[in-house]
Amino acid sequence: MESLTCASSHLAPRPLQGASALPQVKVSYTVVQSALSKALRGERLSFEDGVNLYHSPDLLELGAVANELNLRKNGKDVYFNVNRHINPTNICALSCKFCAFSRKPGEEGSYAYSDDEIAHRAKVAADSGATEIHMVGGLHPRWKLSNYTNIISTVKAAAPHVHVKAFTAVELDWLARKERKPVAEVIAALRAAGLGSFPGGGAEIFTPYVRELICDTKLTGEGWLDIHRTAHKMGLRSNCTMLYGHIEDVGARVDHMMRLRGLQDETGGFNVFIPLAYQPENNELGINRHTFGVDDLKTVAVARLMMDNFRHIKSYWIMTGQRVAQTALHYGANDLDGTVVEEKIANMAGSKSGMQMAKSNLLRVIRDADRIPVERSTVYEPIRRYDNPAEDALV
Ligand code: V47
Ligand code: SF4
Repeated sequence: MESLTCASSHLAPRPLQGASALPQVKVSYTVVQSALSKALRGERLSFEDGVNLYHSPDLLELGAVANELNLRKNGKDVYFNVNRHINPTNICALSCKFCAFSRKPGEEGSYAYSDDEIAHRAKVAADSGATEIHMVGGLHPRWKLSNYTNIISTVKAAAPHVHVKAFTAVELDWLARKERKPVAEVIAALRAAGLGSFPGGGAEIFTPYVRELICDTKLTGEGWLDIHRTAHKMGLRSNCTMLYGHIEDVGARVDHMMRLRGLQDETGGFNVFIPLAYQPENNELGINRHTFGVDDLKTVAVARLMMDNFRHIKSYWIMTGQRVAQTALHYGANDLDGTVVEEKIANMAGSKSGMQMAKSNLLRVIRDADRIPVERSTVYEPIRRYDNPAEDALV
């Protein structure tokens, strides 16, 4: 195959202009082959390997290697959880260009839930078997740390046994700056109120030349990593994400994965990596296309190969739809996320996946992919392994 030099990619909808801060990479089929062999031997892949894998002309071959690596780590088990999203407010001081969820104070459609509205949602979730409340929201200009600890206490009072996975590094940074307190103090206060772990939002793309174009007022990539480092050092676990399919090039994606891999080497505190496919509607970015299946599957597969110190890669059905999410279980993913129930962030940005999935359907999606469904806790402890298909009908 012909070699070419690239900083950007045919996969990027709109290649970035100007000098890239990332190294130029020579794309060649020989490098693709050597990267696949290295991965199968358990050797760590380089930036050049990752970019080349994205340019692999053979999706099935890439998927087969990612599948093999996943089967070595997880066998045929595929995780899901019974959870519920609650977004306490969409009022936000920032204006990230990809965001369709946020509203300014007083703007039509803006909201902030009362304690009762939060408690009601948490109680309904717990009564229907949820083990996790996932909670993230906008950066409300008037909310203080006490509002956040109160939200967690409210959830815990209504649903004492659920794990509260709440607030992104962006929200933690905002609170720490508002309160003029170190992030560690903010984390300690949230933990004392009942917080169990952190979700992976706000990571977007770390690479500065992309981040500046899509969310220039947000916490930097290094800042995001620092906050997760602090949380891990305090003994809390967290998730991590990558928002792809907008203006970024594949170099930025691989760079992002490598920065997460670096922190995982240092702390081992990440539960899972979650690629988030960009949803294009009702925002200011002006990239009016959804990602396609090939890019979604490549992203999962490249992540499985590059992020060798992660056990779990999530195929988040809300962003890609059930069909691609299921197929990704053969491209390196071993987790489907959960029942979700009330998803606003992707739905307001044009996701066609709906807001919730019944547990019985999650079982079917996993089973039909010839995998074994395992209900998990937020931190990936198995709750129940559904190894007898005859029992699915009883769920
Ligand atoms: O940080 C915002 C993303 C994230 C759009 O940790 C968008 O288990 C696509 O992080 N198109 C929040 N994505 C959601 C999130 C998450 C979701 C599910 C599970 C977990 C977990 C974390 O949503 C934001 C941003 O990256 N987002 N707008 C959009 N238009
Ligand atoms: Fe605010 Fe988060 Fe939306 Fe950015 S992505 S505008 S921080 S709600």
